[in-house]
Amino acid sequence: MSLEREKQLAAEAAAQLVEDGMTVGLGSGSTVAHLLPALAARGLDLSCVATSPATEALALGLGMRVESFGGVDAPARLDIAIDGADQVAPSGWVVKGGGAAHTREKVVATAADRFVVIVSSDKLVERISPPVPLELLEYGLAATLRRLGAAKLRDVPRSPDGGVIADYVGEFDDPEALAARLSATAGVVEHGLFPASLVSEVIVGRGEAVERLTPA
Ligand code: A5P
Repeated sequence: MSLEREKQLAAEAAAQLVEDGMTVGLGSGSTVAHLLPALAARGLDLSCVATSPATEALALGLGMRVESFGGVDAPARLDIAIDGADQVAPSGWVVKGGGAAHTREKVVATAADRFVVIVSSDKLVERISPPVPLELLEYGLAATLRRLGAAKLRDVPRSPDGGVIADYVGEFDDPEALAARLSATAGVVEHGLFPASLVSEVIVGRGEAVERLTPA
């Protein structure tokens, strides 16, 4: 069974969690590309925010209402956010940012009452491993890279917020310890490690079935 089909099944199951009148955070990536038509097809009255220009364009093209999430007049909380992931560990820790959208994705996930991760079965891993996506400030970039040590710039455009995209490629055992170190490093705007405590539910497409995992 193809991974695209697994992504589609996970996305369609997540679309069923959304209710009329909700504020919805829309993630980014190929799995979310399956979520958007499934959500649009439900014909609900939703107010959405998008984590990337690509998602915003897709959602608008499907006739969805997408609001700005910038500034003090934007929604201060969301009912639900739904997004893909690059790695999901048994502990519930998640790595995101393969598409370089992890900063906005984390802002949206933390603003939501419920954060639902949708993945194909290949994203389930025994343990989180490098690379861990980073967004870095241009200012002091060389010094930030030196302090990070094992970090490499990624040859992709900057984030919509002007950040430089890189990856932490060093080996690590404890995602929580690495997340704390990255968060404490000046010049790191955000990293792609999402704690299990942020994740309400993981919906996994496996073959023609859907599995639901609830991080402890
Ligand atoms: C975007 O930066 C990412 O966090 C994506 O959500 C993640 O890479 C999963 O993408 P796919 O759904 O394309 O696998």
